[in-house]
Amino acid sequence: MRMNHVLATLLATVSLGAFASSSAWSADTLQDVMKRRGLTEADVMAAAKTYTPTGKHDEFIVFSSGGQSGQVIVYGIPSMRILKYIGVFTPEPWQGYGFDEESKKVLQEGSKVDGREVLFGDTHHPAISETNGDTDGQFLFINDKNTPRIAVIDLKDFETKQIVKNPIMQSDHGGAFVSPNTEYVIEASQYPAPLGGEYVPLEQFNEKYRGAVTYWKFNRTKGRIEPENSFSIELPPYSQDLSDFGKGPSDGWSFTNSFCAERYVGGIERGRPPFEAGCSAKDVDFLHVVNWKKAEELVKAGKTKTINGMKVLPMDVAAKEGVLFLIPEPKSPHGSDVTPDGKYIIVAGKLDTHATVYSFEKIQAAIKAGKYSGKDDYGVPIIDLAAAVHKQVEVGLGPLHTQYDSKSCVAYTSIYVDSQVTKWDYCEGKVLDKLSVHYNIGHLMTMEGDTAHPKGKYLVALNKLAIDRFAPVGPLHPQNHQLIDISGDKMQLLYDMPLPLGEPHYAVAISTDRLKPSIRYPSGTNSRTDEKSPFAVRAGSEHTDKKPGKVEVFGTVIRSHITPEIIEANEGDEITVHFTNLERAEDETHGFAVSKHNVNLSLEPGKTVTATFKANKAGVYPYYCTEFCSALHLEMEGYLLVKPANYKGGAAAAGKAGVNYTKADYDARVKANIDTQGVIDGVVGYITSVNFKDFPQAVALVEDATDQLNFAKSSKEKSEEFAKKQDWNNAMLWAEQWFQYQVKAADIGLRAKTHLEQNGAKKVQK
Ligand code: K7E
Ligand code: CUA
Repeated sequence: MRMNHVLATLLATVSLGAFASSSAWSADTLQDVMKRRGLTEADVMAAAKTYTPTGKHDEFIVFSSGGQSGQVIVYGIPSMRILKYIGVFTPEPWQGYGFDEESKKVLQEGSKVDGREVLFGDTHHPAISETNGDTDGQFLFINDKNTPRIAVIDLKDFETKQIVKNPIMQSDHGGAFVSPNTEYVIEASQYPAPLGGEYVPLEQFNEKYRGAVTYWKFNRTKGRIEPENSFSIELPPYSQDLSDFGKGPSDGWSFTNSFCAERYVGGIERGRPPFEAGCSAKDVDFLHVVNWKKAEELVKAGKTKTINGMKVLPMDVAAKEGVLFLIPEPKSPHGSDVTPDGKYIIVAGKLDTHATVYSFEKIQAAIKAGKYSGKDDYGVPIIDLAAAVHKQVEVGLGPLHTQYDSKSCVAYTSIYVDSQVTKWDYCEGKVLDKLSVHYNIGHLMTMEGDTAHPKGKYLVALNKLAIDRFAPVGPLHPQNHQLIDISGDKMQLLYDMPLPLGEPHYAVAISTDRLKPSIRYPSGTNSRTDEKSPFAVRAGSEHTDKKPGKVEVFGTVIRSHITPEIIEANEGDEITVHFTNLERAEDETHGFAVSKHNVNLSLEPGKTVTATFKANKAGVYPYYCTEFCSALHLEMEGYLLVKPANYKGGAAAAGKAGVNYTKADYDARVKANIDTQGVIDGVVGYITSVNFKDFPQAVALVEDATDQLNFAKSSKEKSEEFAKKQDWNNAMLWAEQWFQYQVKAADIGLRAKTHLEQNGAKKVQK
């Protein structure tokens, strides 16, 4: 019998304790394995540097852009194990993102665009919130290049909380990057367009098309961007590219480069040379140097115009008031990366072999002296390149992005055309090492490598092409993140990780110990607002409200049943279900999916979520839990019964279904339950004999187990009442439910016991 099997398993687990593992290994030596798998000593060394034994955690956590998937990918370093995909600009069913009403509200804030629905995002640059220039692990921001937007993810629960649309841009690129104390999140436009989105013929490109940079004000207490306190600066139509904030001595300034100061407009079908020719024809583009603290003052003083609700500081005001300056930068630049000490800005030229190191001190000296080589067509002062440069270093063909080491003056630049990483010294201006990667690297990332205090140790090359690195899976290949050891003088390639979810442009890493994610929500939480949900109910107060045309369910989930188990509706009704997960234990998530209705919810412990859907066709629709949450997960089920209009049959009679039970069935069940109680008492005896109160995880499990035991007690009482009346059917079924609660109490109790044993719980004196 199945139930007895479950009990047998529990008993076996109790008596055996931890799994025995000694027989799992074959008699191979390391040499045997190396020979058989064709591994060199260097391979084994690389494996030893990345291998993370079971149960051990990674030293760093990476947040990678998910490219066209519109998501964020989370993985660990050095193991390169993927931990999560966070739904951001795209619905993600596992997390219920874009399926429950709470998250739909967040997604739709960003996805409803001029009456259209945009359900993908081209994510480029994630940024972790900073305090004094160092990542603090509280929030993550990411931009969408396609539909210019910035998303806010709370790292307490790794959920997207807010999406703000840029009301004046038609595309972006230079975001998201944060100021040293996360006062602002920067977003710079990419392809010039009329600010505000109206139609203007291309012939008026020079006069009417514009770039812009937006400074989104972030309220850390609320954990939200405040559009009303944000502002933008109008920029020339130079196709702005990447941005970075100054820090330390350059705090208060930001730097945005550009790649088409030619202001070229293609039209290959009209016989004009294409964009690629026109945008690279001249030798230099422009680095935009912005005094954002000063801009902030001018905005407060009302020097702005308002476009689509966004305060915009006009370009001529910015130029005249000393907010905006230009410096030439060599051929088709990419990357704009401020050094950890804030003294230099490194810009690489995609069609050049140099990285240019600009000195902030020299830039300031030129501004102070009013020494400009001229003005551009829009009246913006141009600082002479020679006056601003500290060094120009030949790093390789097609340099893109730069990241920093914990060792001072050491930088790493990605070299796209040469498919290399160049390690170099930006103070002295000399190359230190080069490493070939596979193939055509875009961004690269060191540990906390764009903060005031990079951690060194590892570098990840975010390669654009995988080609032959993995077993072929059709014409569309995965991306390849290559892990590189940078702890020594020579870089060493350690590991290839395929990323099968869009093209990640950039990634950021943080020391794992800086993240403090929660493991449960306070009971009844709307996780998207972080407030108590008005739809939360406690155990025992579940109910269903019916109004003409509407059915509203206030339900709960807990191992292993959904309350209610039967929902009745009439064809055409709008059904709203609110579910609260009553669990407290770590990782005890339930799902809720209704057959054929596009409903899938994720209910993490304590969470309350809502789904609204139309019962537009009469029929019988099973609903069930989609997370394998306990031994009786498959039984975590129910029926949505949608009656046709004018249905004349009787009411649903669930009680009449099924088999009949006898007194003998009842007695056998009760006897087994009493045996089970013995197992539970044993576990409880152990838990209360140690200092379990010192272990929050164990306390949560004990609380959940206590709930289950209380439920068991009330089921036991019900079964006894029915037995008194010799109603053996109901007596037997309630006795069975009593057992189900016991099984779950035992299961939870055993997890608490294992946790306590593995974490060194100590005997206490009684
Ligand atoms: Cu170089 Cu969008 Cu940062 Cu791609 S970007 S590589
Ligand atoms: Cu809850 Cu499966």
